[in-house]
Amino acid sequence: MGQSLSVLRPAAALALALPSPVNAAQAAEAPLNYFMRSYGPASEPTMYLGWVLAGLSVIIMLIISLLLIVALLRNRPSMDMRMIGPESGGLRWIYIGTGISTFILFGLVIYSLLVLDAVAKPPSTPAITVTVTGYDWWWRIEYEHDDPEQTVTTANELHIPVGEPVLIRLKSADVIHAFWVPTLAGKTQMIPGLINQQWIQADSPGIYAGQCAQFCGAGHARMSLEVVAESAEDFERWRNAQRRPVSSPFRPGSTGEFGQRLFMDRCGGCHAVRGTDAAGRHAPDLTHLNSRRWLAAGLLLNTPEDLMNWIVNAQRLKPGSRMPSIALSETEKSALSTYLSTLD
Ligand code: HEC
Ligand SMILES: [Cu+2]
Repeated sequence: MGQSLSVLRPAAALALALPSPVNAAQAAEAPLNYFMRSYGPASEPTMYLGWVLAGLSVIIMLIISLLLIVALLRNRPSMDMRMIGPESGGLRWIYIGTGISTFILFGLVIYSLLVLDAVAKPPSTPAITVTVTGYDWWWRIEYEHDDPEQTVTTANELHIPVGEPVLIRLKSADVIHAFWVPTLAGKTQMIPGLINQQWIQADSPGIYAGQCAQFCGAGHARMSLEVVAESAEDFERWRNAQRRPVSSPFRPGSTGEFGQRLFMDRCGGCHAVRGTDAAGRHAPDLTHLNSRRWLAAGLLLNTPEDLMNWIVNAQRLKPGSRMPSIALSETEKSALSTYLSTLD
């Protein structure tokens, strides 16, 4: 099916003279530029469909405007209303118009069905399955493995190897969300109690922006994610690093140890850090917090300053968030910072 559709590609590209998908670096700069660019086979057919639909609509609008202008400007004697009818010949044009519209619309239905078919299944069986669960307002990301020790859990940053399809299982922990990484694939809803599926594939390495596409409450606009597509080796390296639990025994009485105790008391009920007693499931897993680029689903860049800013002001920065703002003394802040800086 992908074969027959590729016939349309050069025609559409020529007709609209739009740039061809090339440089992945630009994807990160113009995240929602999905109308112009596609970086994988799951989004390409829909992009061309978008071009054809937009192009046709513009052409039809121009023709109709032109006909309207001609009709308005034509100098004709005022008409006898009784003349309107089959005898005037007007009916013929109505038949022709209806015929043309029906023909175009029917063609578009068939083309849309072909596109649906082309994106329904990946070209080869995905070797990697990732479960993404939507929460108000962040994403849990889990790489399954038969051996639970090998399972990887992270948040808001989805890593995939370049050039191969990845199966995404979509769940929701609360309300309806929608998983959407526009330059890689169309969007799919995440519905409580159901598991939906979709596949994505990135053909060039890069960072691709994603966004929750179903209104899910006050923080909906602040629910982004990033897809990092990298070479198979880099992906394996990343996944192995993520599998590692923390192994940092702190010297008794040290700042780090104080920070760790503080974390277990104040944060560990919601957050998990594998290898410690913190095993909360209702907030992002923080075992490898420092490996992530963003905090709180794309809200702040992950710097030590903004990390503390987030912890103390979560409610001001993302009103209604399921994380409370946490009051900390200066000593507690520095101990907690020391502890968090070891979560790499
Ligand atoms: C009541 C549960 C709860 C408590 C207690 C809590 N958090 Fe959170 N935390 C959350 C939730 C939920 C999020 C996700 C918020 C969002 O992005 O909308 C979050 C997000 C974060 C993030 C961003 C993680 C990421 O990858 O984006 C950090 C860092 C964090 N919390 C640190 C802490 C620290 C440190 C403490 C203790 C001082 C703490 N949290 C206490 C629930 C909690
Ligand atoms: Cu949403």
